[in-house]
Amino acid sequence: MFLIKARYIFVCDEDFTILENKTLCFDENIVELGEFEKLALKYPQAKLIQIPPNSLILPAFINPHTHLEFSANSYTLHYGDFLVWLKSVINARSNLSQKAKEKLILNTMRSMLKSGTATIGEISSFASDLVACVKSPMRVVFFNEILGVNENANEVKKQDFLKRFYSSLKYKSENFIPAISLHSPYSLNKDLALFALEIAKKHDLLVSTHFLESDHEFKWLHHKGKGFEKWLRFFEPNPKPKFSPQSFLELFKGVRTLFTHCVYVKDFNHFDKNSHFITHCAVSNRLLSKARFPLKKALKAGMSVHLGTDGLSSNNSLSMLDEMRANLLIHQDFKPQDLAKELLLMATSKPAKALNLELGELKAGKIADISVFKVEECDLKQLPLQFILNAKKVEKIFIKGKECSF
Ligand code: MCF
Ligand code: FE
Repeated sequence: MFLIKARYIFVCDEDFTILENKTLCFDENIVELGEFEKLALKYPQAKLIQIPPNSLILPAFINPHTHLEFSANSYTLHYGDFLVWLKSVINARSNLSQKAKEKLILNTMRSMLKSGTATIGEISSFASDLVACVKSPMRVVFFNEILGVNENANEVKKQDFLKRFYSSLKYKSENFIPAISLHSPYSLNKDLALFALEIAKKHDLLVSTHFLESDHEFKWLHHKGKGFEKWLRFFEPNPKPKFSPQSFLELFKGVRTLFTHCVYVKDFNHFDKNSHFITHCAVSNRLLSKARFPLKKALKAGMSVHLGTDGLSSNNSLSMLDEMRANLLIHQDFKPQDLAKELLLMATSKPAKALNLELGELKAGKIADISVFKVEECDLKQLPLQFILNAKKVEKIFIKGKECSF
């Protein structure tokens, strides 16, 4: 059992409580928060962890949307338009994934740990990220991806998916959670989508999908525009949209699903609020989507929205701190001090809820995934904002109460 005496604590509860000069007692789970003297007496066997005097502790970040297989990308993929990007992905995909060997992926994960992230949702396209994700000390929700539009190839696609899915299932543990990603409404036919959702329901697995990310996708699903058609002709002779946005959404009724992007969603009332969550990837959207996700509108409609970085395929950083800084700059319809608190919840308690994990809040009983950052003396009202603006690297990070070295 351990005690950490902190100058500041971000509890990350709904009210965004900030504690001053309090102590956190934890083992694998959080035991209690309170006065140091009281906790030291109550838990005499607990070891005091040494941290710098001006430290802030908070729940470790959760990044529910990464593509580690694309970690070798910088300068290669083309940005500015989704179809231009997609063409560059098709051209460079095998080269990039060959370069993203276990060592590179583990180094990328280490840099995420250093920036305060303990849990990721990894979208795995080829399973070349499996070994690294199993070996890493990070907690990984491993979303095995399925995609395919041409029905003639369904059997091959199913077999390939099942092979990857069952090998991931062998490694299932508290820290490695197999799950399923249905790539998107434009890249899947109904038979493959239903097949994957059936498996998700049978094994009670989390589901992730990319949804209404680009203007091209919006037009294609509404039977308008030829951009996607030209690209999809590469896979089948006479491509037609397989879903409308609504008919795609309906497939996920009652299934705990993370909908990534949602930039072009017009009406958030079509989502099932109890089981649907939105992953907002601001930097990726800036590079590929030509529009900004309407955060205020989604929140007003009662959606639970959290942050994700997406992969290095559409970002220059997998740090949630960098992602929060980008969010602070683009969502000008919020006061910066208010947005800072919201963003911290969108990197901790909100993604924990979406992934159904007992994480993301410093409260007795939650799993002890904790990060420690050095900060400066600061007006309490300014602290969340100042922290996001200045923090880069943790002093310490604990996963299930165990300190990680990097
Ligand atoms: O989230 C971004 C942009 N939207 C869609 N897909 C991807 C992203 N980053 C990587 N991808 C992957 C995706 O998983 O690129 C491929 C899929 O395997 C594109 S579809 C041929
Ligand atoms: Fe993605």
